Amino acid sequence: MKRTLQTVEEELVAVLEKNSRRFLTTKDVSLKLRVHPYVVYQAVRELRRWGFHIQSERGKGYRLVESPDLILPAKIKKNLRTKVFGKKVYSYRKVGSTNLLGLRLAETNAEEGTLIVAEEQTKGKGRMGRSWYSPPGLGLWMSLILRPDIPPFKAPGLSICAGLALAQAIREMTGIEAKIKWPNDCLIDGKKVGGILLELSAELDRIDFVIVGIGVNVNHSANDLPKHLAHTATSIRIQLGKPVSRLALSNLFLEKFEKIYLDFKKNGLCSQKETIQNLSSLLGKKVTVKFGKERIEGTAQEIDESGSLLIKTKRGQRVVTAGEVTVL
Ligand code: BT5
Repeated sequence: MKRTLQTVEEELVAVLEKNSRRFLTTKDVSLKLRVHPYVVYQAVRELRRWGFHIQSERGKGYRLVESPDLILPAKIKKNLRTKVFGKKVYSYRKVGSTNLLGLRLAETNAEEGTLIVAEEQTKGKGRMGRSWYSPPGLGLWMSLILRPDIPPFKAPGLSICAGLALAQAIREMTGIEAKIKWPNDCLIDGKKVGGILLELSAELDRIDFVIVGIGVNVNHSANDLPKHLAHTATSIRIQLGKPVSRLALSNLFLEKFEKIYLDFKKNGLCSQKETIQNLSSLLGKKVTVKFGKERIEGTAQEIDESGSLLIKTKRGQRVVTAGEVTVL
């Protein structure tokens, strides 16, 4: 892989972390990293900008005192217990959209499980042209490349799989009763804490790849949310009253998502029936679903094995594959 200032920074962090009890001179570091001393200086300056506390003393060099909670590939891989997800990680400080990068990588044959993460998105995408607010350092903004051997009509189930994994990871880490809202939301206390965006490249009967984009508001304080989201969105920190490690959450999520995904490829959502029943915020409720130009009113009964929502209406059961749901 091409070496950029960012990859040098990551190598520098690793070297400083390994030697955190002592100072390393610029010369030591430049020899270890095989870069010019000026590049070391640039990398230190940039890392400080990102919140690394690097002590420097004349004649002694640099020592790492404290690292911020950045989602760096080496840190993800260090504790990640997965078989497929996150074996290859691309991490960025600032991107337009991790899903867009995922699409480009998938088109050039990136392998299944490739993960793209960013500290900040400037053009984060929601569904149907909507935007996703993704400020620096506060959330998880990431995309996974998947290549499931399933028919395209079953793909919406992947959104449920990711939603379940996210709700479970939040519950396990914080004790907060996160829920899923069909088709792609994760809620706490009725407010949106996370959203899933699926983008698909497929032929009629087979999927080439799916990009699963996951956005989670993790460490936002109330005043980090823009006004237009203040009443509908929340973050884990707002709900818990203290910040949590984005890295730990992302690893837990990836482990849970992989497990559900591998089972989903064989059995659809059958094995998740009970979990869906327990974690869904809609089942049993009276709802309206906006589905294209149609409006369907009835009781949300079930999420079937491919991820469709079954609604009991006055004129019988309807199967809805996508849409916007409002609880009546
Ligand atoms: C979603 O769309 O919920 C899918 C969000 C997926 C975001 C991830 S981040 C990583 C990856 N890369 C991307 O570019 N996207 C994915 P939808 O159901 O259409 O919801 C969008 C709506 O949610 C917006 O119109 C806002 O009303 C609201 N919203 C925007 N940003 C939000 C946020 N940070 N938290 C809660 N609600 C938000």
